[in-house]
Amino acid sequence: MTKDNLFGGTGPATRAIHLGYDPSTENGALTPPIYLTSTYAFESAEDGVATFAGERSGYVYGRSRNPTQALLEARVADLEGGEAGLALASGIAAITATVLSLVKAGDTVLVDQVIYGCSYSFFANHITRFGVEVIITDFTDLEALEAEFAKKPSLVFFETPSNPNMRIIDIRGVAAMAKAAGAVCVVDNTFSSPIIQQPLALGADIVVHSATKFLGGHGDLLGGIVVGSTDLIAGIRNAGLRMITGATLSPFNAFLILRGLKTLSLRMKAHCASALAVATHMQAHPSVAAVHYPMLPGFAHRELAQSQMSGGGAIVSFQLVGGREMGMRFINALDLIKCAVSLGDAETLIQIPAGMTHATYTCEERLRFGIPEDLVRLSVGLEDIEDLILDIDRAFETVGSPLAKAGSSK
Ligand code: 7XF
Repeated sequence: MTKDNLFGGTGPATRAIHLGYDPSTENGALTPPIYLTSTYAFESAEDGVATFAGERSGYVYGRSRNPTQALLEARVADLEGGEAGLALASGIAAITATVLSLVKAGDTVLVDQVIYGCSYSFFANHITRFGVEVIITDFTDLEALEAEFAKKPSLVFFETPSNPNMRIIDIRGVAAMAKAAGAVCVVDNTFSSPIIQQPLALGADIVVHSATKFLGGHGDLLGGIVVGSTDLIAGIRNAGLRMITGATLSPFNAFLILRGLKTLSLRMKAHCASALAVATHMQAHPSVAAVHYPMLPGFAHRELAQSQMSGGGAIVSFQLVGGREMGMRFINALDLIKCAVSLGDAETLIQIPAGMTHATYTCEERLRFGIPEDLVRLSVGLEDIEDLILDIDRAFETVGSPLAKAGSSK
């Protein structure tokens, strides 16, 4: 038996299925068991004291470590090309535990202006209450960003593609600046998953995920993962998870995410193919004013996307002729595609960010930061592409083309 149980296998699909688990150590159980335990019995009082002191390896209490979580952490860390991983109860738990472990009062943090709404609110409205200065700026403008590094930030945070408008941030460029300034570079890789993009290889220090999305993949759980160096992850586990948030992932959810990982590579390929097909179809439709998808010909950041992503992912954002009202009518006219927040599920989901996922921004902030009020965000799922196109075309027919009514064409 090889130590990693891979027998030389190097591909991400193989690794996500086999890494770190040897059935012979678990009564031959092919599927890793769920350790539903809150505490662990020590062999003796001395053994317990030594384990607590870190002089012996072993589990002590379920808030900080659990064997089912440990396998999940090892597999996601491996897929991201990092030394260690840490599982938490949600994506927001992963982000807050990371940041609260690494910054202190008096520090400055640089944050990109377009990120998931609750992540934005954490940085803009909450961590600022503890004496941390947060500078929110446009990370697509590397020259302007460089000037902000004069303020000596201790941490930088961004997503790419950015939720919800799909801007692409140059990971290599930002990570190099962060490194030169001695700042920890944190990238939220939720939209891409490690199958499409690996920020650590491009110079980032830490990757965070909402495992609720592609890693879990089935819309049936909440979870979060942080990946980075052994030292950084140990610090976040000890402070951010154990002492500050206590936001432990349930072992049952760790099991479900492990199950999701087995099909991650397959699912991402299908998501990418269908999303590109939907984006292409939308772009050609006379009722569509703009489509935002990384691999779509004509997309402003396509070249940068191609340089750091191996596919465009599942998320397609668009604006309709007729604005927000038309967007709402279009959503209401869909049958198969469900109106819901979240993303990365088997089901195709659609929502209006300005009124839902990004309602935490003020209207003025959305305007200033480039999150259009009429933007519609689609998470393309795993249904047959013909059925998705049929649902979309039927919805367009139901709402009618404002251009047709106005007697003009695109
Ligand atoms: O705490 P969660 O597991 O919901 O993850 C938070 C989170 C972190 N990073 C990114 C890029 C995310 O998109 C999310 C959650 N986003 C959902 C969405 O945009 O639909 C949340 C629904 S309100």
